[in-house]
Amino acid sequence: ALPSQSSSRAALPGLDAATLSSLKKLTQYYAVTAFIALMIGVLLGPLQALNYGGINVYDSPLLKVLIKSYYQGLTLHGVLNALVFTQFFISGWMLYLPVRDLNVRPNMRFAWFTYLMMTAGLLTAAVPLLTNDATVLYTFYPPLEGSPVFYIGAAVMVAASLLVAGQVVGLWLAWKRAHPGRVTPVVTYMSVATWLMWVVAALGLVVEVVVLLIPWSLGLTRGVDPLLARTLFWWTGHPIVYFWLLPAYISWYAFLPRQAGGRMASEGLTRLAFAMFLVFSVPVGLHHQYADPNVQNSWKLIHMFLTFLVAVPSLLTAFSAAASLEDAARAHGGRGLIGWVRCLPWGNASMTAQVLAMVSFIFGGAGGIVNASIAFSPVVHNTAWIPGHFHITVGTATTLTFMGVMFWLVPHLTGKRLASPRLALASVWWWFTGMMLFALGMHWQGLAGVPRRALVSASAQQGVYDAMHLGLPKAITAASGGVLFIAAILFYTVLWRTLLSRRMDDPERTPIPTSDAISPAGEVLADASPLVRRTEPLLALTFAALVLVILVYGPVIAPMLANYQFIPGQRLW
Ligand code: HAS
Ligand code: HEM
Ligand code: CU
Repeated sequence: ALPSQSSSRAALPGLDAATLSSLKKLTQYYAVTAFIALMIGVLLGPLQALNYGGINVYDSPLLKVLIKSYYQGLTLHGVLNALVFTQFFISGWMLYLPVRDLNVRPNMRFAWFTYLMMTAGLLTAAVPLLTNDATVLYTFYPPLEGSPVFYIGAAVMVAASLLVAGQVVGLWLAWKRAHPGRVTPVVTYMSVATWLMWVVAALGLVVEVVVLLIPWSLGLTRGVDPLLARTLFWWTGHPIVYFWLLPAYISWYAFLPRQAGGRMASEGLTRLAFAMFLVFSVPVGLHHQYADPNVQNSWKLIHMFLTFLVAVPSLLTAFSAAASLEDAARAHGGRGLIGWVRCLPWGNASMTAQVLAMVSFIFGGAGGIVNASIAFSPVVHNTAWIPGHFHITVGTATTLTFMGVMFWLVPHLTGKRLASPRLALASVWWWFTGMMLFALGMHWQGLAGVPRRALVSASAQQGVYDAMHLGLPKAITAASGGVLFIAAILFYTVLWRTLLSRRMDDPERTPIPTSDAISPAGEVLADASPLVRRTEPLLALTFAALVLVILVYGPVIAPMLANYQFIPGQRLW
């Protein structure tokens, strides 16, 4: 039996109509801001793809009016796509979902405040980016020194995301107090685990920016230690990729099965995957620093093994996602070992986007394992292989999933109907095809030694580049930029036409597509399986994560503090 729902429950007010409508508006603001950022960021991508196709457009006087250099464009591209788009979308998405799942009433003034704060941070950081005063790329490695305004804006943005994290965790804890002995519902579980992971993850970046970079760029310190800064950066920089991925996983686990006509495989397994991400996402950052001097090899090795460990919950996800798709397809007459794939609802753009995103991630994940292997890393590090890797992870697994989510989320939030579902469907196939071609071209060039972050098409470098006989991969890369440009036009046509259309339906006619589970977790903790009971204490798991991070980063960072180097800033642009 369920613990009674009596007296103490009254203390926790549910969602009323006014709050819900304000919350929907807020979620829409977060999502639309995110997709505006992506639109600008994505316009620059094809120009970069042309560069890797051997065509240099950066000398054109027309382009010079907008951006001064390849690197200003690349900085905007990386920051807007990877940092701004993701963070805004995720903050809205992972506030909305747990609030609806728990049916609790959030403090909407606070929620709107975090949105405004994040936007203020974005606008602040945008100024030096646009005036070419912070052309430091999205990793802002010192001693490259950008305007302090950039670092301050970025810090405000990250701080705002931590406030959203705090609000969601706070709502969950209030729900726990009001419902003692109950199992946290799975969508909330996934959201809270992701937010808690992000809190542990963000510590590195916060210290780097607040303690090192801001005082240094303001001229208050005589230099900054690049190695320490990079180490703190990657403390956050690796787990940030799971902060981009897990919100997509939430959709793959909880919503995609219903959209495909089936059920989630197992709530217990889903919780295990997220608990593992919470504990193992952070202590792996050195896999970005295998080439850095003055870090002991034994620690690099330990981070490598932990990286392989954090791939396990993604493998669990692959199993689980495939199982739920198969469940759906067989329920609709699917037959055969592989033949069932045809019985998925391929006419549905939202489902198709997400399944294609998953397919891209099979290759993205496999490439990640290569990157993480110390023996392979010297072959691929700092080559075009790496952008190849992350455009089929964040650029597709995440981005294409969020695009697919928008196809139901916008109608759900606004009551407007998706404009032109057929165009929507076309856009996701174009995006998938473009990114797979891009990944092919870039991985190939990378194996041949073509560097990343280089204006390889500039005449001075063209000779070396040509000597490599890379005509085919160059052509593929250039063409992929064109395919992706078309994909973007199709997608944004659908998005803007939908948003600008008149309201047609009651928004609840497009409900959140929450799936049932083949193997649910149950509602009462005491009756639940050991797996469900042991994954429930998320705060204790967060503490374990913190301890593990200190264990594997303490001995790496301590000698850097002891030998702190004051390196003056450089402006290379
Ligand atoms: Fe990575 C570099 C290792 C995942 C993003 N990564 C990057 C950078 C970015 C990035 C942005 O170890 C560049 C940073 C920079 O600018 O320098 N990455 C990994 C590993 C994983 C991984 C081991 N990366 C991601 C994700 C990202 C992302 C996720 C964004 C969202 N990455 C590295 C390393 C580097 C790196 C090194 C540094 C390289 C260097 O030298 O600089 C793992 O998490 C991957 C695990 C994933 C899997 C795949 C599971 C598959 C699933 C899909 C199943 C599909 C189904 C479909 C079921 C094991 C879940 C069925 C379909 C039907 C039709 C039925
Ligand atoms: C870098 C193309 C969309 C995130 C690059 C590079 C190319 C490129 C060629 C490598 C530049 C270099 O290393 O010199 C494209 C194209 C896109 C696209 C054609 C689609 C129209 C995206 C999306 C995301 C993204 C959707 C993420 C959501 C990044 C990041 C970098 C990058 C983080 C690294 C910037 C750096 O090294 O500082 N892109 N991209 N891109 N892209 Fe994209
Ligand atoms: Cu990483």
